[in-house]
Amino acid sequence: MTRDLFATGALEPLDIPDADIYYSPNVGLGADPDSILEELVEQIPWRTETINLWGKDYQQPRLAAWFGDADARYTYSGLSLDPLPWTSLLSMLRNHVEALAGATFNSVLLNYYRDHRDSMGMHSDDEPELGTNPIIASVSLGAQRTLVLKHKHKKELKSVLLPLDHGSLLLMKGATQHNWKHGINKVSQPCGPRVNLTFRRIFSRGSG
Ligand SMILES: O=C(O)CCC(=O)C(=O)O
Ligand SMILES: [Mn+2]
Repeated sequence: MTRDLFATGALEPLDIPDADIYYSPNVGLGADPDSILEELVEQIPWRTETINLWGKDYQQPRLAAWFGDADARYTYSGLSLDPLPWTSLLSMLRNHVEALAGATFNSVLLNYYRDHRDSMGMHSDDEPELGTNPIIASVSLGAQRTLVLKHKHKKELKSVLLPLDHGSLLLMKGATQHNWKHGINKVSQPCGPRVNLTFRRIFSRGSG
């Protein structure tokens, strides 16, 4: 296979008000996206997490895993996760994503949508440990699923629908998390598996 098959597509800014979002449908990740997907599905110790929302326990409708530097502890929805150590594949992906994003990351949250019934509720990535204006780099592999974005304050704005391609990179930064929520709906049309990786920088207490 020639290198051209993995040709790097530049990140393009998306025209979304009050947001700072960039997308490339096909970035160079250092290996064939099909084999990255296969390796992640097989090698990651996927877990079903139970989260607590308003005093009630729910099982997340997808599988997840958290990797990062030892001090990159992450808490959301009553769930506190200790990171697993970087694998060589995840380190390689981190290096490529850092070069594309022009930012550094100390952790990655992986989500595995087994089929069309798996989903992620609307949320902002705005936990305090992500800092004021988080930079989040999101790699998608496998079935194309649509990221839905809804403005938090301007209810008159229509939802923005972003279909995320196999081998794509979406970068969210600036005020995006202050102004927009995002999520992945389940769909009626059956589809294959999808893995999403969101690279993040977690600031431990006292470091900013
Ligand atoms: O699966 C996706 O594209 C969204 C993932 C996401 O929003 C998250 O991990 O916070
Ligand atoms: Mn998110």
